[in-house]
Formats: sequence, structure tokens, C-alpha cells
Amino acid sequence: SAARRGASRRASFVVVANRLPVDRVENPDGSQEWRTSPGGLVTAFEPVMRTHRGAWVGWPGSPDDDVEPFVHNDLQLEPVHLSADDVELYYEGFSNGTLWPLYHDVVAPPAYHRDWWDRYVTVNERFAEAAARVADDGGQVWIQDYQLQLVPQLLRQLRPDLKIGFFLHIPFPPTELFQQLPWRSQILQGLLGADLVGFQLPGGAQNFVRLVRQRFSYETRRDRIRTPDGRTVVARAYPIAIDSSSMHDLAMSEETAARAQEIREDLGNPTTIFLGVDRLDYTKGLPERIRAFGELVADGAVDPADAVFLQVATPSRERVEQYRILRDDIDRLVGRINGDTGLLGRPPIIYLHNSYPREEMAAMYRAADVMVVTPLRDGMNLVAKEYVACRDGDNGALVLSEFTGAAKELRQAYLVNPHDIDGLKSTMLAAAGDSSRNKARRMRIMRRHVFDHDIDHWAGQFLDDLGKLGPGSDY
Ligand code: ADQ
Repeated sequence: SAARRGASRRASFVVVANRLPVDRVENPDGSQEWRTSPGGLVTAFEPVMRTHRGAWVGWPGSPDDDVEPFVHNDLQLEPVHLSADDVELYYEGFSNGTLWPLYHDVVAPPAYHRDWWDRYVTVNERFAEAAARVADDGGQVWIQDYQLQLVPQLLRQLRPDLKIGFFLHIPFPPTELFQQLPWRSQILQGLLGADLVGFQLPGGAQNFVRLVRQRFSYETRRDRIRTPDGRTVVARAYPIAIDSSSMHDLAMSEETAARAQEIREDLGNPTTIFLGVDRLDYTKGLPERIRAFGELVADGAVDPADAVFLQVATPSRERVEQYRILRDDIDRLVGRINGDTGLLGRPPIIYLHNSYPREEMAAMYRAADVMVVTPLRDGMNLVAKEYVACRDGDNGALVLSEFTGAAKELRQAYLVNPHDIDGLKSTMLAAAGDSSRNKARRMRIMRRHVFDHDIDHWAGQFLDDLGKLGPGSDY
């Protein structure tokens, strides 16, 4: 069968990520098939996967599910099995209950449990073994994100011939916070197994190098670390990007234009549509943003007959306690504001707790006059870049938190401190009320940046650098 053939093939380029880039979908007749998941990573790797023989190692997405290796759209998929216990301890526990809040500046308290950590080690070993099986001699392996920080070292022990890259999608925290972690040395050693460790921002790379110097006294020079076994590890920033032109083309289609018009009408043709789009996560600053907008309406600074806030939130990590509490808080807050200040048929906040296809997202971006992106901490934030890519001409305005990676690139956004409710209020008003000339000037510069630095550029930079490092190089 195709699955068997897939299993015997070794690949010269391997991506290792918590999730495979496919979802299992059920057809109306009850049969099942795999469909490529929406999202940037698959598209980012597509050009590389086409020129190399590519494989992807990851979890298929449901616990206790035995899936054989298979080939999907020319990409070889290597499923890693996770039991219900693994999901609870490694994924919901250590990854999302310990690392996620710790790495996001402890905006929620991280929990430290030894059984979570033990399972994180076991599952990382499983991913490393799968990658070691599938990678061809001297191949390149690119490991993704905070769930798999031990894989670089584990894989190097199994396969010293490989070039190993790692990219962290979330912030790497200040050294003082990282030091809280009872397993700090193990995590640093895990990452040091890579030849190239990529971060969203130079600050993250610097934090990592400083920690390695402090804890292990390894020799470091700028972005390079010498390990005792004589290797060089490079730590550098690669700000992640989007597929800007395909996002733009989608937004400019006739269908999307018509749908954007329909959305405006459904919202009662207000003068100003404010839009928020986030995964429902406590790092995204949703309550602060909603409270600020509610106050603007209560103050009379914003007239609900004339303006609306559309907040779209994707359901996320719903089995983790902190996420359930957040969801209830937001439900209550939105209900309170709409109840107190809404007019008949004109609630000031429209809140949708749902996930939408790319076409619908593009139409919302196109319909929005002010995009409000105000996380308390965010590695990059792709929503900000997607909004800019969806502009038709130089209209629209982006309100952007200083504490996102994107704020380092999109300097012409209306930057804001998301903890400052008065600042949020005045910045949202300023963005909505600015002259079209000012808005156009800002948007033009941001558009140029988003188109010049797209996802191909991102993957290309990382893989070019990785190609120069590792076994056999004299870098
Ligand atoms: P996330 O925390 O998930 O990503 P973000 O970068 O904003 O955050 O990406 C979210 C993606 O989901 C966007 O592409 C967006 O369009 C989509 N999305 C959001 N809500 C949606 C909805 N209701 N329906 C459909 N799609 C929706 C992590 C890090 C970020 C980093 C990325 C990539 O936390 O900081 O930018 O990885 O590295």
C-alpha cells in the first residue's frame, strides 16, 4: 500500500512539530480523509519540501490513535502516537500549563509538576526517535517550538550526522523568569543540541546566549556558543511572516469584496468597524481590550449607532482550567457591556466564539476600519500582518501592542501598552479618527514591509543559515 511505501522512504529534509500539518475529516458518507490544516507552516515549507525529499514528524491530533506512516500531497507523514495520558501531562500539562505561561512573562502563573516534566521527557524521546528513523544520512532536520525543546539534543545523540535546526514560535523569556524553571538546565542543554536555534526577536536569542554563559560558563561570542564537545551553536532571530501575496489575492477577489460588503451591512453599516481576531488565550489581552471599548461607549466617546467592535475568538485549549475561566470572564464582560450600553438591534460588541475559513477571515479583515491587536505578550502575531496584507489601497488602521514581536517590524502601527486601559481608549479613538492621509502614509510603509518579508523569505533565511552550519562546516 501507499502507507507501506511511505514508511520505507528516508527523507533529506525533515520537519518535526507537535502536530502533523493535516486534520482528519469525516465525509458525509462516514468515510474519513486527511486534509491539509490551514496555517502558515505548511505553506512556508512547501517550496523546500518540493525541492528536497521532505517528511514531517508529528502527532495526528487525537489521543490513542494508531496511524501508520502515509503520503499526503507528496509529503511523507510520520505519525507520533500520544496516549490520553501523554496529552494530559506532556501537552496540556508541561507545554501549556508550565512553559506557555512562563515564556509569556508569567501573565498567568506557571505550574511546576514533576510528573508533567517526566512525561515531557518521554514524549520528546519518542519524537526524536521518529525523526532519527526517517532522516537520510547528512539530512537537515527542522524542529518546531516549545513542546519539543529536548529533541535537538536527543536527536544529536542518536544521529550526529544530521544538521539540526530549531525554531521557537513564542517569546524566549527574560533570564530572571527562565531561572524559575526547575528543569532550566535540561531545557538549555536540549536546545544546545541544535546547530542553529532561531527566535522571533534578537532579544530572545540574547536571553538564550546569556543564560548559557551564566549557567554553564561556555564561551560565547555575540550569537555564537562553543560547546565542550567542540561544536558551534548559533542563536539568531528570524521573525516569522505570512504568505502575503496569496493573502492579498484572496482579499482582493470579487467574492471577498462582496462578502466584506455583506458583513458591513449585517453590522448595520456603521461608520467604524473595530475588529479583533485571536485564539481565545489569556496572553491576547481580550478582557482589557473589551473593557476599554465598553468604557468608550459608556463615556459617550463612541456611539453604538455608529461604531461596532467585532471580536472573533477561536476556541483553544478548552480542557485547560485557565482557558475555561477566561472564556467565562469574556462571556460575562461582553454580556454586561451589551446589556448596559446597547441599543435595540445595536449591541456595541459582536462576539463570535468560532473558527472560520480563510476566505471569511479575509472578508472580515477587508471590512474592518480599525484592527485591534493588543496581546499582553506575543511571540510575533500573524493577525497584524494578515490585516496589513489584506488592505485594498492604503486605508485602514492597525492598533498594535508594544509587547508583540510584530511591533518591532510594524513601527507605523498605532502602538499601545495593552495594560493601560486609558491608553487603549485614546489609541483606538486616535486610530479611528486620524486623517486618511496619515493612515495612508502609515499603511504604505507597513504594506511594503509585509510584502518584502514574506514566509518564503523567512524559511529561506533560516535554511540558508542552517546549510552553512553543522557537521562538516568550518563556520
Ligand atoms: P498564535 O498564538 O496562534 O501563534 P497568531 O500569530 O496570531 O497567534 O496566529 C493565529 C492564526 O490563527 C492566524 O493566522 C489567524 O488568521 C488564525 N485565526 C485566529 N482566529 C481565527 C478564527 N476565529 N478563525 C480562523 N482563523 C483564525 C503562535 C505564537 C505567535 C506567532 C505564531 C507563528 O503565539 O506569536 O506569531 O505562533 O509563529
